[in-house]
Amino acid sequence: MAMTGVLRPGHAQVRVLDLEESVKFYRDVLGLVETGRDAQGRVYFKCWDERDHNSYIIRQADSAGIDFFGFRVLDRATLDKLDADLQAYGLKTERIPAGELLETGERVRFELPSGHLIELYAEKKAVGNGIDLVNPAPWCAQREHGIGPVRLDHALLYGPNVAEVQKIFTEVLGFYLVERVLTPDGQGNAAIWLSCSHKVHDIAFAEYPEKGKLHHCSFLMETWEQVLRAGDIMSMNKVPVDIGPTRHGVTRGCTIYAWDPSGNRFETFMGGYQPYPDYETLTWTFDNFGQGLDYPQRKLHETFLTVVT
Ligand code: M3P
Ligand code: FE
Repeated sequence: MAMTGVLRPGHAQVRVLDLEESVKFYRDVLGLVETGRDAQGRVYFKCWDERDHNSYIIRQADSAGIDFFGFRVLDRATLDKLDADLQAYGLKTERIPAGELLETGERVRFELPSGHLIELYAEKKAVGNGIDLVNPAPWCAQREHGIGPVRLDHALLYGPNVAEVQKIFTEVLGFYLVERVLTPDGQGNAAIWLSCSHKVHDIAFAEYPEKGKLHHCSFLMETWEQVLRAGDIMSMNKVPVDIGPTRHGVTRGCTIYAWDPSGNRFETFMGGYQPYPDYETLTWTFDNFGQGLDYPQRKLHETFLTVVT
């Protein structure tokens, strides 16, 4: 098997201000599938084409933002090895028992120098996507509900010490640097896009003075037309849109950024190219950050730099 180690983004747990209002939003406007609720009051969702029990979990709190972002790894041996590698690198790790998150195996959690909690896990119950494994249909009725993204694709996180975060992902977790935006003096990276796969990014970080901030969780759409349809549904439901529909220069992804009812930004996204680990990193100079963000308008939208939860 060619893909080993860290396989893919597996879950994000996000804080919301009003749980039931948020459930309506994520279920009926974004069109996620509700898969469970737990004793802590958390609500679990998956995208229609995801096969594991959950990928997006919300809990009610006094402030919006992200609690943690998790990656699925190949198997238990990989989990144990990555745990040991993280400790050998000098990071403290914590084991969270199986079942603490519904239908999810034991998780290894650690804190990045950016203040974000990252988790690795090897097991999550396969509930399927509602489509038969033999002679499967290309889609099912759940895809037609709300915006209907196919999967949780990536997150962009804001915090300090991006250079150290980059080292952990590339030297310990097996990610590679796909693209970066340089700082104004050209000496460091203001933002980095990292992949553990053939995707243009599985996680991204931008330098920011405050720790542990969420810029956005991104949901994959199948086509550009589906991104435009997402924009229609946002407007029909008076969802505040931040940027787009447009195309990022960075990653070439076609996008809309918008806000959930608590002010957490999310993205509906498609496209980009397909990098391999041997590809040379693409670099954007700071004066071209505007094109990187919004290629047609060449505009470094103020909200991109300043509005996070
Ligand atoms: C993305 C994304 C820049 C933003 C790029 C964003 C360069 O690629 O997926 O959100 O500002
Ligand atoms: Fe994104």
